[in-house]
Amino acid sequence: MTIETIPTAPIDGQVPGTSGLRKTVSVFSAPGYLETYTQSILNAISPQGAVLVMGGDGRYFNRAAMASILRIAAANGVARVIVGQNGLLSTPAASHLIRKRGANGGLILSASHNPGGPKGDFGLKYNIANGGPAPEAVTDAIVARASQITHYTMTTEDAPDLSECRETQLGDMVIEVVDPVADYVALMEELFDFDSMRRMIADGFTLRFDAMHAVTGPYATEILERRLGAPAGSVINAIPSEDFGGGHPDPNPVWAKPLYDLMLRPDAPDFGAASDGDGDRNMILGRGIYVTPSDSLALLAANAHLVPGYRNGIAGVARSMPTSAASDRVAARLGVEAFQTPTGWKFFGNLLDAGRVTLCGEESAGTGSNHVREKDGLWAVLMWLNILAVRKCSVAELVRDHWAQYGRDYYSRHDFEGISTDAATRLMDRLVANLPALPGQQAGELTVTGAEDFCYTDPVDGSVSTGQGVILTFDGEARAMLRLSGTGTQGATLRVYLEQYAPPGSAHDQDTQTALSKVIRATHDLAQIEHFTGRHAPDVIT
Ligand code: VG1
Ligand code: CO
Repeated sequence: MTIETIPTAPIDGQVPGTSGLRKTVSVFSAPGYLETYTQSILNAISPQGAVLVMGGDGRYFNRAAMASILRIAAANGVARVIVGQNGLLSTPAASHLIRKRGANGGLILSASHNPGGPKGDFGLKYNIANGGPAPEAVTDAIVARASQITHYTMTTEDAPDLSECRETQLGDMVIEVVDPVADYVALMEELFDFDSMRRMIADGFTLRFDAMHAVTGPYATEILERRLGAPAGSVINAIPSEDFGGGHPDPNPVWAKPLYDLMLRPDAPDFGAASDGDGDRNMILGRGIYVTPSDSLALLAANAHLVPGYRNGIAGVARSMPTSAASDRVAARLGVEAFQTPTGWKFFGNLLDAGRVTLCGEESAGTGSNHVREKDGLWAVLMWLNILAVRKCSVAELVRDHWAQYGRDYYSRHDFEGISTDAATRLMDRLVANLPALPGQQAGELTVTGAEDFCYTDPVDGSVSTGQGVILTFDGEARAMLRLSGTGTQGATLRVYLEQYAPPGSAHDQDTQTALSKVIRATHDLAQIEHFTGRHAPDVIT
């Protein structure tokens, strides 16, 4: 094996965000960019003799990037790389493979829900041996190495083709190409009662799953159509494409509008769902009803014991700070712990490893459990189907029954996209500076009862993460959260999260934006959103 050493230098902006390093394809594919970052990751771990998993969501630049990463890995003494066939692995499947094979870590090539194609985005994320996204201690080490980098090394030999499941060598390194679907499906069969779901479908239960031209197509087709017997065509947009069919693979009412519109029709299927680019997000719908991700987490927590994999109950529930309090109410009734973490799945890893929680969720359509260390879109779909098969009711009945018992947390996220980084920073800085003065202040028709710059101390390892967003609480059990996105590649995105609790016995069938109108007005007043962003209304409402 011949190794070449290529000089390089630290590159501005090579700092991972909420979920790995995400940049436009044009930035990531510039000469030396991917190579410099890959070498920085390897410099932060011990690559010699390591076993790594690698896979991606099939987006543009995955292929070329994998070929370079393999050459760098071989030159750095990595012993074995386990890769999904054709480079494909959904993020949860990659997490499972790392755990199952006892790998030292994994490289996931995805920009998740961001658009793909030559003009779209690309991303690279390092996961650790527990299968989860690198925690801040590791991402900080990668940043430190990236800021001192002087060179990277690569084999001169080309990487092999990844289209056949087989073992090959690149220098001394073994490259093992595996079926991306098989191990994941086997894990799902351990957790869920496939027989009862199959019976429900055979008895006429109908479903539609939109894979959004992204990585979950092959997984969903195998599980929902082949194993559970849903008719062919129940999974749509099932072939992964490099540009996701020109779409935006983000499963929410805005970007998965065709499915959303279908499900609100009277002749809709019984159940609808969608997943994102890399298969870790989920959107759940029933005929005539959209289930907010925050409600979905709460419902899954309340019903998990009906599913074989969770029949002994759950240890606790964790949610990200901007996720609604609905799951806290379930945890309280179950008498288990509830945690509020910063945004991003990496903050759930320690709680899951320590057995403090079984279920985790984020308002951004991420739900998961201790079966892997990533959120998992198809897992959430199967949780719903298994629960429906046991409860023998519709999605709408299940949700309404939950609200009747626990009350409803009206919830919505307003995104102000593509605003200048400078304006976004000024808005947040001013708000944070004003926080001590806010409690007791009147904002529109509401009174501020609390104002906090969210800081998280990990209950397991004691690590502290500051500046994780602002939480405003109001009288009448309303809450607003504000933070800047850490996954975008253009300017800044201000996320405003809004929540209003309606206790059992109160009106649970209002329009969400109407139910939130007071907290929306109060938040606009306090944060001076229009003044700083120049926008009166958000670009995206989920
Ligand atoms: C967004 C979501 C966050 C999620 C992250 C990664 O981050 O808000 O909840 O964990 O994306 O999800 P941000 O910083 O843009 O708000 V994924 O499916 O893009 O890996
Ligand atoms: Co994703």
